[in-house]
Amino acid sequence: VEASIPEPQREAWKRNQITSFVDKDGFEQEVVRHVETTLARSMFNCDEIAAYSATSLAFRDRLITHWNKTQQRQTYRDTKRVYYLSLEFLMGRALDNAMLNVGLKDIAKDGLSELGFRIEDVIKQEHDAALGNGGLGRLAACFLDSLATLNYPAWGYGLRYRYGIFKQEIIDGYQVEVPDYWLDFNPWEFPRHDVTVDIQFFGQVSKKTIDGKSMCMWEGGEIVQAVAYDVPIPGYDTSTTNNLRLWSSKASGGEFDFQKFNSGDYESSVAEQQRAETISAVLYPNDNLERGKELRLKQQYFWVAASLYDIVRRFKKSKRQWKEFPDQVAIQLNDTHPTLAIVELQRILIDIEGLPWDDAWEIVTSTFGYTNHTVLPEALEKWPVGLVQHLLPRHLQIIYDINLYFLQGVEKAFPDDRDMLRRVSIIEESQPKMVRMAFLAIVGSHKVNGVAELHSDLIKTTIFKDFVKIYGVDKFTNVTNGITPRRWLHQANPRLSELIASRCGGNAFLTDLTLLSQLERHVDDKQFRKEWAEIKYANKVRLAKHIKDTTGVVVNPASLFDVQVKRIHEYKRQQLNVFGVIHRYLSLKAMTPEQRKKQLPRVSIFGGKAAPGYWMAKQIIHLVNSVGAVVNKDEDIGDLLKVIFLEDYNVSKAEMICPASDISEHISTAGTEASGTSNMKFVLNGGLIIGTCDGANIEITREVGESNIFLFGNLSEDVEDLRHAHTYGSHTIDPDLDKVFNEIEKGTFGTPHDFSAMIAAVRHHGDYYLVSDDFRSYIEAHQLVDEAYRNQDDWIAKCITAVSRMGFFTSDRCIEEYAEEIWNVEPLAVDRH
Ligand code: GPK
Repeated sequence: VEASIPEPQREAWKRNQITSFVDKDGFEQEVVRHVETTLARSMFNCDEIAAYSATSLAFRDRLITHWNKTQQRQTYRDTKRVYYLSLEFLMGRALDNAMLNVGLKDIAKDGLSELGFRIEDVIKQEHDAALGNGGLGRLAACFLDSLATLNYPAWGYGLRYRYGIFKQEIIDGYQVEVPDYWLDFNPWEFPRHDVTVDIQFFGQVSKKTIDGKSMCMWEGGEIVQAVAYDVPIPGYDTSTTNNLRLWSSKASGGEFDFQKFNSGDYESSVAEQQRAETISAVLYPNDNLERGKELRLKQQYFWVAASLYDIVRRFKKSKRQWKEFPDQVAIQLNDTHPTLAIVELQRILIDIEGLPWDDAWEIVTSTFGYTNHTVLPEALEKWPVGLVQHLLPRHLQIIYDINLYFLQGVEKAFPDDRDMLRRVSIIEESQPKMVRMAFLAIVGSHKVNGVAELHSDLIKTTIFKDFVKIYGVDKFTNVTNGITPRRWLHQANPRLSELIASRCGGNAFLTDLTLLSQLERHVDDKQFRKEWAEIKYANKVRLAKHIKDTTGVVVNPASLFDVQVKRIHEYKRQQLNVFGVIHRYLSLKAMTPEQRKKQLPRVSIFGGKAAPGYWMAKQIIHLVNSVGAVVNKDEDIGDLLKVIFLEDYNVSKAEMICPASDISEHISTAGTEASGTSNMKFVLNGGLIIGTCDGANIEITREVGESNIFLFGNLSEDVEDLRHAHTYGSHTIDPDLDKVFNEIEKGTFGTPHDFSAMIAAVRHHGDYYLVSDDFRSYIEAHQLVDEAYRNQDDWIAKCITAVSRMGFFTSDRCIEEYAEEIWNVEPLAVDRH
């Protein structure tokens, strides 16, 4: 429907352009207006939540005018756009970020103070937008920030889950999951009830002849409606405001099925509506694991089909020829979750637009890029053929055709390798047959990338080896992950950001992180080191207060803060950490009081969620809490060791934790952590890391220098042999680790039976994650950490040096690499604020 205002009346619109506030008075007026009209309250009942709401609405109004202009400009210039398809966007809080990106935080601070509020308290009212599990979802959020900051015409597409990742409570030392109902009041989203797409499921396929051409028709089944919700994404220090479009599901055809309603079947019509809403109801809480649930596949198709419909609709407005589609559209698949988009676009082009298969396929493969985030076999998506057939019958046919043409090509090129076809087939000939989504994603994309150098090498030599032979090595590339320094330095650690700015020529480093290198000249500056150390200490005091408030445990901020916060997973080896903590405890206990006085006090801080169905991960959480319960009240030990489990780790907590760490742990079994991104956040905030030669740790080492990181453990190339030896040779356990196990089995940390499976995994079940093999080297690395920390002057120098060399790890650099090597898109030049 054409809803554009005719030319003669546009004059009135232009006369009445909205002007955003620019100063404190203007800001205050907006806040008061929103409190009194939008919220229908007054100065007599304005609490901090109301102040938060009104402040957010004031900034939202600002963003949306920028958003409108950005969209108009992008439509008018009609250049190529990027679409980032991700089932997860772990955004965290929006208000602080909006204030900083727009550059009016100081004004808001003064204005709020005049109105009777402290800005920090107002910011804290916001509920995290937690539509993601961990690294993969947070990466998507950092990418949106960089895309907008660098003025790329880009949209994110995702699902508007009613429930984000669950909230974690720790009760009696165990994880308990509580639903995260976050949409009660969300000022950052704009419902677009006029932007809807009907999504079809189930049904049958029939052949029809239209204009002499035989066409496939997908008919029948059920329809669910997708409704768009838009979230404005402001760039830093630019007026570019991009869009994140999240789809919500509802029953099609209005509120009720009137026929059923009229025939008295009220209950079943409501039930049907609820069933439709189930699709976008909840985020699956698994990290690095796919469980193959039917509803998950429904989510994937629902989101992908709505997004592609939207993208195609936008393309069609420009009245270009289909072959120009890849010049106008780049679609990035964040993992295999959106792989059905490949099939859906092919379906649109051949079944609806009537293009020949080959022309359509050329367009499809030129449009998509695929990012792989893991080599763990349990995380690689496979769907039973029968399920796909039932839910998406036409798509299954297209998948079979894609596979047929692909395998024909392979057979021609490798006539002597009979086994090749079986290995690379998109259909796994198992019982039941499965669709291998990663293979489909590779075949349907023009580029495949890993997320750190080691990981990108590993996918080429292991899981995707055959595809390198088939397509050549150039189809596979690396884009090492990065993080946005706006949120992860400027917002999380404002004092450090300010100190850095004072030595780096102002805030320019926030958009050109390589400027951090200027810090290196100041490493020996006593005053600078002193200020640096004071800021770290203040950040530790803030975390110590949070620990006291939430756990009741008092920790000494002068201790070394040792942090491991991330999803709980055996491959990330929190069990290695807690075994190391027990080892330290036993060593301290064995000392005389005199010897103990010479030891360095430490706080071991853990945090992270376990997937609700991941029993072993939950046992690890329980062990950490059980060890804490014993150690923290042991009077022999006092400040020398405290063990803390921080409840409900999320983005906003990470913003407090990262700046407060002295050493953080990135200790996955070599070859298992694709990249890791919190390693970057910790170093950027002036903490050092202890880690394995895995993921981005390797590149961090190359940048900061070996003397500014604590590496330990076996290398990825030796993992396979070690595992083999565990299973087929004799497997001896490290003697110190054995003592740790014996102590647990004695009941020192509660019922030993609770932890017997964790111990058995190492002792009797092949120690798949190499905990015993790496134990000695891990303990030794920690001894080096202790020694290094004793010399505070050198320690600070290491931290400063490391920060000065972190320029590479900005997500701005990633986005530029994607833009150049994968998307072939250019930024749109715009005026600043
Ligand atoms: C990878 F496969 C997955 C997944 O399901 N979830 C997830 O968060 C992570 N990831 C990797 O585990 C990290 O190493 C990596 O830094 C992150 O994705 C972003 O690439």
